[in-house]
Amino acid sequence: MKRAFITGITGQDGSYLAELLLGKGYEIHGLIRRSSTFNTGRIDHLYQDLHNPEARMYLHYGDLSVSGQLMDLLHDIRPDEVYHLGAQSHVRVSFDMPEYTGDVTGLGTLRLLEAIRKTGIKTKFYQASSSEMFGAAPPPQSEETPFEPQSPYAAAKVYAYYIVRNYRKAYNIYACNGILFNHEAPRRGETFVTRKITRAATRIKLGLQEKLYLGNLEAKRDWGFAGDFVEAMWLMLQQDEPDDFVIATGETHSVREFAEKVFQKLDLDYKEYVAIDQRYFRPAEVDVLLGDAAKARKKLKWEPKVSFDQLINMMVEADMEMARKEKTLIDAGFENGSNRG
Ligand code: NDP
Ligand code: GDR
Repeated sequence: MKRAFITGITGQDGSYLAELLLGKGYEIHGLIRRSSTFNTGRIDHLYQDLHNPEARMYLHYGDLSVSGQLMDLLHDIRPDEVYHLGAQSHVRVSFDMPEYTGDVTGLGTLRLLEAIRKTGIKTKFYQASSSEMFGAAPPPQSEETPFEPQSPYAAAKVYAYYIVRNYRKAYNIYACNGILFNHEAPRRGETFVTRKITRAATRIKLGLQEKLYLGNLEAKRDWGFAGDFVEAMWLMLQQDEPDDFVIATGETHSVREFAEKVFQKLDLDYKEYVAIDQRYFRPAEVDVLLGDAAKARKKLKWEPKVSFDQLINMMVEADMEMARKEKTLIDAGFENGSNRG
């Protein structure tokens, strides 16, 4: 049985990857942070009591800012594959927390690579690199496009990207960069723009919310479905040689277009509900991302399956169900429909 170690298992991608690997028969070990509130909501459905002989998912406390413990975990688990997805992943927040973002998103990768090097374990390593690294570089962006990062987050990811290449060359570690363009899903964090829009529009439809405040509506992104993108991560670690790959759909759409389509699907006009709040603008913006994933198509035989419209439908349907539940609670007398107090 293959064994995988996943950082960021409680995040959007971690949860889809955990599903994929369990489905392929892996034993998986995830790194989780201690939190005063539950942070395992996205993987609770995968959890099996460890007394059950069938259980194949194990969770370990740790943090990407603490190297000794990462080393102990890798030494004890001895995984065949490491998927490093953990990060302070919010671009806007990285302007508020630049030092923390550099530490966790940048140096976190170094800490794991050092743990692999020092323990001497034979493992394959996946780094969650990002299209944000291209920043201001004109589209379309491919593996050959020079990076022009526009945020502390992107700068940290550029550091991580190069340290992966460095350890691959210097120490002969099987380490890959997946340069993934934006990918979304019903499990996307609620402060990323797509989910913020589908969550708000469905609540507006049911009368639970009046307005949606957004920032730059003209930014364009190459949005795919997270479920398709985690397959590419796995494929990268099944090759004979390690390499770096752009993963993208090859289509770009503006935030405005995304909002327009979501509201349209609910028979609403976004112009009546969307208002602009300067707070959501960034000190420096990435205007257009459009990926060229020709290399992944050819070498990994990877293709995205879910279209832009299907992604919107999937997210709207899931959030409509969530809004309905909220409304049911409110109608039954629970004032705000949640336990947020
Ligand atoms: P999320 O923000 O949903 O998940 C981030 C994960 O990292 C969570 O599990 C979080 O834990 C964990 N984490 C954060 N800080 C630490 C820390 N100090 N120690 C340990 N774990 C930590 O991100 P996504 O799933 O969307 O993305 C996965 C990875 O891919 C990230 O590295 C992201 O930067 C990168 N990426 C994402 C893209 C996208 O479009 N989604 C595109 C390109 C790259 P907790 O749940 O406790 O907060
Ligand atoms: P991004 O995703 O920065 O591309 O990073 P996000 O959804 O946060 O922003 C996309 C674009 O939408 C604009 N925008 C807003 N964004 C947010 N969050 N909230 C708003 O109200 C809003 N209004 C407009 C932004 O300015 C931006 O142009 C994501 C993350 O998952 C990263 O971790 C990952 O590396 C990249 O995608 C690829």
